[in-house]
Amino acid sequence: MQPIRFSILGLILILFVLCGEQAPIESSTTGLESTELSALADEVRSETLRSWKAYKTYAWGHDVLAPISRTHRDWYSEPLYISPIDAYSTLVLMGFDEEASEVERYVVDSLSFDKDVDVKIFEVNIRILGGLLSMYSHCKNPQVLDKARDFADRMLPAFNTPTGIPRYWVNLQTGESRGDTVNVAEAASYTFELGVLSHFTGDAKYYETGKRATRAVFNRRSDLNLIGEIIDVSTGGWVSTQSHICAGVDSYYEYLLKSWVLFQDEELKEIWDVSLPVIHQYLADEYEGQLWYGRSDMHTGEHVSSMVTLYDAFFPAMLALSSDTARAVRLQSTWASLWNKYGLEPMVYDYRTGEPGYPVYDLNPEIMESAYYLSRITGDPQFVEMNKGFWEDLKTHCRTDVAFASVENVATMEPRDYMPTFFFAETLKYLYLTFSPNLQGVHLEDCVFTTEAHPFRKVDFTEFNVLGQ
Ligand code: DMJ
Repeated sequence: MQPIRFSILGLILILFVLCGEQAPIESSTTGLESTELSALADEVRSETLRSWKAYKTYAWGHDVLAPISRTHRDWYSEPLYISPIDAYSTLVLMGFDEEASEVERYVVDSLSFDKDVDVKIFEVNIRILGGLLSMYSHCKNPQVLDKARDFADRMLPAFNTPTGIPRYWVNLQTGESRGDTVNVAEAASYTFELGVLSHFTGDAKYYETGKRATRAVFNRRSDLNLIGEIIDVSTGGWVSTQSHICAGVDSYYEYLLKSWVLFQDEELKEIWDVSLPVIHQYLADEYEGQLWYGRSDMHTGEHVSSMVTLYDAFFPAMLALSSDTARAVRLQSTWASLWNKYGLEPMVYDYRTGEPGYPVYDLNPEIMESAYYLSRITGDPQFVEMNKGFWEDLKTHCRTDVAFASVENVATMEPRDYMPTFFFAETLKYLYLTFSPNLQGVHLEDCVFTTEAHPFRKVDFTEFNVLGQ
């Protein structure tokens, strides 16, 4: 059966991919005494510093800390300094100014992107370009912006395809690209970072490039207004017609909404407004009293799979951001029940069989991100309590002698010798923000966060609407 073959293909690709001022919030609305809340924030902050010191001791200059063997890993044959670039905005937000300045100096003085390596364009866009732009928005060092622009210019050749959708890999030195088959997240999650770069440089070409890719996907929607999962960048034909919001698609939807919120681009809002109702109509699946979003064929709308991924827990945040608080609360409760079933979440899970499809937990942030959004938007103390519980579980199952580690299997809690870069960028940041309700200028009301949780202040983008439209 075709849909099942597509489902397996999609799953395999997912597994490859995985590896302004705010009104002060009274501590009573968080449900925790202010002393307990600030103790939690202090604890997250000191655990961040402990993990950062471990990175510096065992992995400085490299991409990722291996927290059990106490060494490092690089994504490619040469390091690109991904953890520190991704960590910078969290270090700043927590007040680790010396550590953040050290990263900035290293980026300016010692980091060159003129390397003969093929990089995954999606991953480096959200972590390196997003991280550098966020660094610039804070430090305003023009040399940092030069680095960001240099990096983006090395990415852009990948978008020279008949559809405008980028190839999977691009060589940072030669600009050669390869990989004609990409999932939708890899195809069209570029409007945010490329839009920010256009705004900072005054050069509209970056945003236009990101929007062209987004339009290319949307214009290939079915008669039902659903999009598929995997697309050929040369022909524009769908390789997998499975429609879902899971890993492999997620940030496409996320960037429609967030790019609208930051840039006020009506075209992206229109795409979001067409997309959201059919997500509810064809993907939402009530199962045993819980709300899930499954997988359906984009042409028939028929349900084909109940396999979900922990990335999907980004969606309550999106629903809350789009004012659908009731649905957001219900969906978050579904995800919290899955977390509580194991004490962490499996990467892939079948909600109809109740079995994990891939039992790894990689210190991922999405469920904590949504709890943070809901804590801000509803003021309901249950969401602060929720993140307190998740934090306790992380300490119990993932804390190591020097930092934190992923786990191979949520049923056995066997550790995995890896601390992903988004643990600094996202997981620790959303926990800290949840426990620090009175931080000025960095919360949801003031900022829009990229998919990698790099914050950009709305007030800095009020003139954006002249670009790329
Ligand atoms: C992050 O790298 C990004 O949020 C991405 O869009 C999907 N999720 C991972 C972390 O789980």
